[in-house]
Amino acid sequence: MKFIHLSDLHLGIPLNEHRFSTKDAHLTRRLELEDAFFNVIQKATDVDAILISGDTFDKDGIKAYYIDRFIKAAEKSSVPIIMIAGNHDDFILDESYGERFQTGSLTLLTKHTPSVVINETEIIGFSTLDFDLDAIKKLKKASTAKHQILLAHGDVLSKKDRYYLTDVKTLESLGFDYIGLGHIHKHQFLNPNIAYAGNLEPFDFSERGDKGYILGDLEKKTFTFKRHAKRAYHKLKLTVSDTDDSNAIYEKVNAEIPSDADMIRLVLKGDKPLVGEPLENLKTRLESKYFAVEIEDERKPSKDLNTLKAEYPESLVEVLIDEADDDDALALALEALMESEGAS
Ligand SMILES: [Mn+2]
Repeated sequence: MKFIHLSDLHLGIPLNEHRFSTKDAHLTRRLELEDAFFNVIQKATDVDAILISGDTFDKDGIKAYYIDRFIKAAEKSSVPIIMIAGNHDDFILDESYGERFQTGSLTLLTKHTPSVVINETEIIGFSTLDFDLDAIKKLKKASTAKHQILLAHGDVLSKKDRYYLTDVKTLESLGFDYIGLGHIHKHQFLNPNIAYAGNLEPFDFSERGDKGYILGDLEKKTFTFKRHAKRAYHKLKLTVSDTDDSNAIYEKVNAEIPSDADMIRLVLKGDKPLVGEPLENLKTRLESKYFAVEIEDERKPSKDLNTLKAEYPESLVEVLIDEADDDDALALALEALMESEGAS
């Protein structure tokens, strides 16, 4: 039995338009998030099942189109698709959806039908809402299939999360061949056969690192993360000197992040030139290469104030330096002064 475990598609999730430099880029990214799942099922010819551990939809009230597209693709999939509901999409358990998620190749596991057998493997799944350790233990014990898999959605690492389910030790003690978790978007193995798949594509700068799904093989007992994401978010802290112009900084960023498909948040540290190039120059240079760019300028004025005072005795510069008590305000004032009328 081979399977793909994926999670947290959050179809219909809003995407901050202002983070992209053009409308086209924003739309492109929206479609990429939307298409990620459909690309997986098209390529998944070599597995016996696709398992989705919750939060397929972002929230109740998303456009019906997202739900329709998902069901249409899933029911016609050449590979069975088994899903549970998470904390974001428990609305799909509502009676008003009837049998819409039980059609063709698609099965939604619910408390009424919490398990299905595929290729000698019993897949047991509980939504966040209906998670029930005793019921899981009973089903596991009663299972006569060769292998058992559990799907669950919630936190198993932090008790502070209101969607906390249980701890990893308890999950281990259940004796499943594999436990596929959803909720935490950073993919991670909690032990060799218990894993959060994470999401297929990152949603924002808080979701850095690789994104994809887990490929499992129950016979070989191998469970491996596979990268799927088209793009990644990076946060880059760069220390620059006051002689680095926008081109020099651009080259430094280039050396660190080679992929132009990616999104970067650049945090500038170090010395800020008093009379500098507008930051827009750097932003434009970076945007000509990367898909999305944010710059946080945390540089501090570099010039020694006493030296500066000595260079401009009995001038406005001297007055400003003597009277300022806030470094950033002083830097701004000096910059404005030097640009507008020179120093004296
Ligand atoms: Mn969740």
